[in-house]
Amino acid sequence: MSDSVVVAGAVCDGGRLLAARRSAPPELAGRWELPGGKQEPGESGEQALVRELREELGVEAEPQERIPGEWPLKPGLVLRVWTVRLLAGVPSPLEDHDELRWLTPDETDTVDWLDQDRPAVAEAVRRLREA
Ligand code: DCM
Repeated sequence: MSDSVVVAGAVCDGGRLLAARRSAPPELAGRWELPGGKQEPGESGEQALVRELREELGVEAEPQERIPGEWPLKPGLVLRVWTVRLLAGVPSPLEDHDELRWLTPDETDTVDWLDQDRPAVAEAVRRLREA
């Protein structure tokens, strides 16, 4: 059986990266992540990401490029990440998060990212610096 997938977005706007602080479960609460969630059967990764960002942040967003690689979360579950452009709306922490921050490349080390998100954050920041 193939792995289940969690999709997440490196949402970039105005040269900054969006970081979201988890409010649950207790073992992850307070850590920061790229927002996203589980890909459901019948959805593409991009479709799942658009849905998750609408539900969690209240925005319309467009996945741009997949960040190469995937990162294990637990047996049978992997994380995949896309860079994302905002189309409409201002992100707010509607579900699963209690704080959002827009970070410049120099600020991205100021929050405690989930370990599994760190490689994709580093790559997103590298791309932000180049842009
Ligand atoms: N997850 C993660 N990194 C992300 C998003 C999610 O490691 N950027 C993990 C946390 C949960 C699982 O994926 O173990 C499912 O996420 P959620 O609870 O947000 O659906």
